[in-house]
Amino acid sequence: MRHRASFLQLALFAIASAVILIIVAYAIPWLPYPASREAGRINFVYWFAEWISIGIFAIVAAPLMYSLWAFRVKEGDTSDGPPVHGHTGLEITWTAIPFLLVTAIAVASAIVLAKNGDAGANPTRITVTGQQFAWTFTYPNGQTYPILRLPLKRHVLLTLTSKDVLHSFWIPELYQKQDAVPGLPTKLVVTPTRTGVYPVICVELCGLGHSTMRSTAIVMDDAAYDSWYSGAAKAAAAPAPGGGLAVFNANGCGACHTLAAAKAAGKVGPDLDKLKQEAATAGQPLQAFVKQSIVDPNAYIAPGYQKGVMPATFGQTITGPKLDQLVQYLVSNAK
Ligand code: HEC
Ligand SMILES: [Cu+2]
Repeated sequence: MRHRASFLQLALFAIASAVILIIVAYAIPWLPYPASREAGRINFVYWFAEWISIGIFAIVAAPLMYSLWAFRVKEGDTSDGPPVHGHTGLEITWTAIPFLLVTAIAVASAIVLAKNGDAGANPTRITVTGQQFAWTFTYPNGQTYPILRLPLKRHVLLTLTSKDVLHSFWIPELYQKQDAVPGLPTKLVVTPTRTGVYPVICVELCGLGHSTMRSTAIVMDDAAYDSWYSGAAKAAAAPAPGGGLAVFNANGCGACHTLAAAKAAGKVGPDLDKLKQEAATAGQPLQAFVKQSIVDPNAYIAPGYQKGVMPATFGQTITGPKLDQLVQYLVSNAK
């Protein structure tokens, strides 16, 4: 052998590889900061496996980089390398160590999985319903909302269902994902640890409007949550202070529809400035047509548009006086 790797040289290569990997791992924010106890545990398993990977990578990369440098073939040298025989001691070592490490990762993951599935004795129960293309959240008092509100530091047991196709529920800051399957309720436990506003995303391609299937989760501290929860039933039954325009804006109608009075220029659905003409095409009285189009959009599909694009959940989330305000608002602006 022409060279003999000194332990110092190998160690330098190993440290260099580890430093590069540590920079890549830490300098780039690969994952959002965990906002729940469950996310914190998943984060622990992630970094546990990450540190093991960094160590193994350094140990494997060091002799590789060293060999590239020290044993590079000389120009014109076409002879074979020396024959190398097995080394029983090495083989036992590089089988036993990975076995122990992989077992350690499996044990840590199993413990985290079991803890993350435990909702405790008395969780807050919320039903999450997926439907092309919106999420709705039903609370124990029977109220349904398009936004998920969660109490800080309390166990929440989400039960997920779907009305049509497969959807998948994901709040990036909570790390966990769970499928919403028609006819098969699935469960997810969350225990939020940071107040804030987080996106709710559908992560299962579920149709034409999949990318619009987003909602918002608000984590509130105990007092704010309790006062919202006790006042929510009353607020749901009260008219919106801003009138029909406020209901229109609060429900994101303008993202898909054009309506001059609301300064909305959406192009996904029909132009709502032309509702009179459209009611006539549908052969229905204007007011009844508008109401039906909101609460049951698939009952009649405007020519040239597709079924299932307008969320079919407004019938549950816009009710009582708010629905009347919205219908009146659209009728009074119809030309
Ligand atoms: C994701 C896009 C989307 C959103 C959000 C949306 N709509 Fe629609 N809307 C459509 C599409 C597409 C149609 C046409 C297909 C149909 O008739 O269902 C439609 C149809 C309608 C119609 C019937 C118009 C016609 O010419 O037939 C009305 C009225 C209407 N929407 C009102 C609303 C209101 C009010 C909101 C907010 C509460 C809203 N839409 C939110 C996409 C959307
Ligand atoms: Cu979906």
